[in-house]
Amino acid sequence: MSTPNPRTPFLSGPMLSARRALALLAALCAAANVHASQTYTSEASFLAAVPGLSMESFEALDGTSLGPASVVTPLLSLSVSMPGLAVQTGPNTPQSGYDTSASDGSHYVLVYAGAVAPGTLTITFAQPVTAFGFTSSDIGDSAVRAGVLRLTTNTGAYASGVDVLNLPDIELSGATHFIGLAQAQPFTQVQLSLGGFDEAYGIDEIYLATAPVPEPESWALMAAGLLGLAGLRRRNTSRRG
Ligand SMILES: [Ca+2]
Ligand SMILES: [Ca+2]
Repeated sequence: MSTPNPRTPFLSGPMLSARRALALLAALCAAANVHASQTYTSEASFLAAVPGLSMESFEALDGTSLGPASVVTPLLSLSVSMPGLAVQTGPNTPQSGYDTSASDGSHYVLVYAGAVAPGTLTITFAQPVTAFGFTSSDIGDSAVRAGVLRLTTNTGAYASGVDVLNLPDIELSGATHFIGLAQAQPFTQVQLSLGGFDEAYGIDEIYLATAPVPEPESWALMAAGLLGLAGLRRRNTSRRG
């Protein structure tokens, strides 16, 4: 005579257990993705929605003259495809006449294009991030319309680019804008490009949210879930065989 099946209700059917394991994995993935993919043009909304932000304000860097060299800080580096970058330490040092400005402190990055379209600004992060934002100054004030400002991440929802700012008219000189995005999938690089012309603009107050690393307990839970699924499948296979 066979003994009654000692399995608990938790293990009473393969579909139920598989569902529980999948629900556990989904919960862990949701915990890792604290915010969905979204763009922002309001700094207050971005700050309210995105936890764990760090900010780069370039205050620790000396001023540099315009050139092709990257601007490098512990959190990130900036490089441009066109003529120049500079760390500007005030309205006239080392460049003048663009009405660019710092939105935090006195130092910011000047992106200079001269008499051509400004090309692409590439920002590379020291660690994977899930959110990015900055304040621009004097973007879109040139005699030719700047058009659309586009951000592109190197992975995830915005890997094909997203239009974050549409400038239908020529902007007032010195105007500032906040632009940000958050993305469920971590990324290590973002590129900024303009649909039209601007001889120079400023970048300051770059925010980033470092991608969360799952806690050791989360990894253990996830491994236990996967092992449970594998064991269930083996048992069902041997019972059928
Ligand atoms: Ca600054
Ligand atoms: Ca400008």
